[in-house]
Amino acid sequence: MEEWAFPTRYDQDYLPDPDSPYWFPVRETMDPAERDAAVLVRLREVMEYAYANSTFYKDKWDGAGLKPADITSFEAFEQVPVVTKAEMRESQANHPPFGDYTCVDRSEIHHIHGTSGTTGAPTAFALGRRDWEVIADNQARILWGMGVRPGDTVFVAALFSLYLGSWGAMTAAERLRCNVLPFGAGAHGMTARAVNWLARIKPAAFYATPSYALRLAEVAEKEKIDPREFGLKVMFFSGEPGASVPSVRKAIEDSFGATVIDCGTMAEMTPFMSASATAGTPDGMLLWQDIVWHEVCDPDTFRTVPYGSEGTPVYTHLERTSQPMIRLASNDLTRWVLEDNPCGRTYPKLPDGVYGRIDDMIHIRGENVYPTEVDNYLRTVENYGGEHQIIVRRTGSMDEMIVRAETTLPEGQRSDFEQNTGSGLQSFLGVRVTFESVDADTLERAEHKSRRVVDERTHR
Ligand code: 8LE
Repeated sequence: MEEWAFPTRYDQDYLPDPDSPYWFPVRETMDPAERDAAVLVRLREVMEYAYANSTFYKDKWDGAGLKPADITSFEAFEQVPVVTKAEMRESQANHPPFGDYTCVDRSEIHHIHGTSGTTGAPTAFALGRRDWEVIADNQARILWGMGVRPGDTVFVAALFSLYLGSWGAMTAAERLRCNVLPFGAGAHGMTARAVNWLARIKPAAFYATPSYALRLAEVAEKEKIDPREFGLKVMFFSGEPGASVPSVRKAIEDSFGATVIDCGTMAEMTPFMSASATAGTPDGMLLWQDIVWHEVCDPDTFRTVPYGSEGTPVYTHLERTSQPMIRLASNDLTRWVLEDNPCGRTYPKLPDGVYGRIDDMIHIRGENVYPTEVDNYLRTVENYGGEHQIIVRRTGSMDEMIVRAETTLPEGQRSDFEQNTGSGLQSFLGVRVTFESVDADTLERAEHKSRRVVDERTHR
């Protein structure tokens, strides 16, 4: 296996053979059982390292009665208790500012990022200098898999602040010897400026959230510029479901005429692109198991579910030394499979991407609805105005779901639209829905991740 060692240090001058679709042909195409055997040894090494360098892991595993040396099988590894975000917050509150799961000295920290949520205490992410280099290398390798090449221009249209997505894309593109346009997002009037820069620079690759790409397409239309003129080859997305939601994906492909690639795990898990599609396998996300160990688990027992089944991703770093996450519970939902991938990589795959967070699932009268299903349906409807809201309300003892969608039709000509879309949505979702329409361009567009659900229930 190429450059397989812990702690990891990659050759910073390495670039693959220009004709190779793979950065590391052996690691990417090897027999999965052989790879898993190497990963198992690595899991033990990472655990030994974390046990020796952090009181968080030492106390957690001592409390569970296990030692890193016990991890001689994946069955044993699945007994390692998961790490929750609540525990990380608590650790940072008790051991400010980075928590006692941080395994390096403060002088080794190269970047500090964090959660950008406006509610609850933020969590800080401390990324070591060596880790930053390894992250860049890991993600350059994944960008190579997406078909991005040295010399390509990569346009990064995501917030440059606490959010790791933009910085991770940038550092990866730099390592790949691309030219990076760290455009950012979120400032007033910036989307119209992005349209003009895209039209002028004509980058090969583009990174954002899926919501923001659709927003950009709307603004381009207003500016009378066809996004196909940007000449984009690859658009890669993380941050929220979308790139694997069929009608959202199609809307982006149709608007921009580029290959759409879904990627992304969690900021804590940076190199977060370790789940990513490739140029040769553009649908779903492959799990690059030699970078981060991805498990899809039963959300109650945190044991892996068989391939073909649904569960929640649990992630383990294989190369991080600063804040290694060992069995971090994501609280997301997905389904995984292991089958032949057209690109030749022998990784397992999430064929439908990550559908959403367990907490965001809407429970209506015994049925579960993902907000992304509403999005998926509405984007297929003619005269849909491009944005919607989902309001969940409790009337008496019943939960009610109201979908408020924009339409391009003028008032007075909407009754067929409302009736057909309402009943179509209801049969698509299998739950009762109250459907309302509003004027196009009246609901707020996301500059980052969409928040379309308004939950008016006081308790769930
Ligand atoms: C479906 C991965 C990154 C840096 O882009 C990000 O958004 O990290 P963050 O802010 O820690 O949020 C992680 C959560 O965003 C995940 O738990 C998941 O709910 C969602 N998410 C990220 N990427 C995707 C995603 N959901 N598909 C994705 N590709």
